Amino acid sequence: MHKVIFDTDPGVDDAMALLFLHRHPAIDLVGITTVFGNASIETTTRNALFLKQAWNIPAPVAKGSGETLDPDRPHVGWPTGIHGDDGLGNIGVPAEIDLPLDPRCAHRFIIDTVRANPGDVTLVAVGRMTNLARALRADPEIARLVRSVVIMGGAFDVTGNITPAAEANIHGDTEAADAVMTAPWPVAVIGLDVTTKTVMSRAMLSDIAERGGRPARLLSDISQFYIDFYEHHVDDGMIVHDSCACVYVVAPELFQTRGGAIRVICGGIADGQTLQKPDGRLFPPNAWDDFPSQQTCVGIDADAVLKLIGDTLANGS
Ligand SMILES: [Ca+2]
Repeated sequence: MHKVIFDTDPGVDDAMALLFLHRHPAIDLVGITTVFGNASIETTTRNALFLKQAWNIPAPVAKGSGETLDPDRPHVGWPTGIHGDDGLGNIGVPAEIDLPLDPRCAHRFIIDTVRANPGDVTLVAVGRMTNLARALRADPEIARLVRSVVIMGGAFDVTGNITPAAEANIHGDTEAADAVMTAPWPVAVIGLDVTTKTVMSRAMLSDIAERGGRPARLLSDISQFYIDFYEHHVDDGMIVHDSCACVYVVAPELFQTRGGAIRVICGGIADGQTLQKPDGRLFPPNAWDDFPSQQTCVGIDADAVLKLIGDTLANGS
């Protein structure tokens, strides 16, 4: 079993990833921590509570950060054209959800849970890396106590999606992302190199909605606005960015990876770019030296990943 804390900014593809984690038999979802990104922290936290309630997810929700690690970093507007004004495809999420939040803030929840389960917790982070960086800053020793960190973010051998250089989750808090990539915990980065190859067709989503009961129908309703956005980018359907990271936790054999230290460019026109120094390549002394080798995904068996997502979403209890 994998004990997972899901750090998320729901977000349409976040919603699919959450249902995947909830329904996969090898995952024990022990917490949901929220971060700003696809919408404000108030909206993403409300959405996490909405999905917890709708899908009867036992894991607690802890509210996270609404501000970048460097508070002077300029604010980038919310991507309402992709995720809707409510962050969940404009399905009409109630303004308030009558469920309690965990009393701790997200980074404290992460620290406490990791310390209570040394060596056991996998952090799956599919929004900005702010909460993870704050947890590291408050308690650097947790890096040695986490089982692994799996990130959706970055663009290594391909162009970005928010600038030619940068992917949105990394660009949204570059200093935080660099802190996470360079910490002494094992990180696997699932970036645009592989997620953009993983497109769920409308037909597949409607088949899941038919087989997966009411929770899957809600997921399908949430996803329609996002699919309309992707009409300009893919032939048919939606890129399932965040679910790819969740699949990596249970089926890493469906990905090809490359090892090497990873840095995030902070500032300038390439702000948010992720750059890896592949293991074994020799250079004069540079800013990648002495940082841990992390794994970047460079290949994916997209058909097998989509099948695993579809079967998991459809096979609810
Ligand atoms: Ca996300």
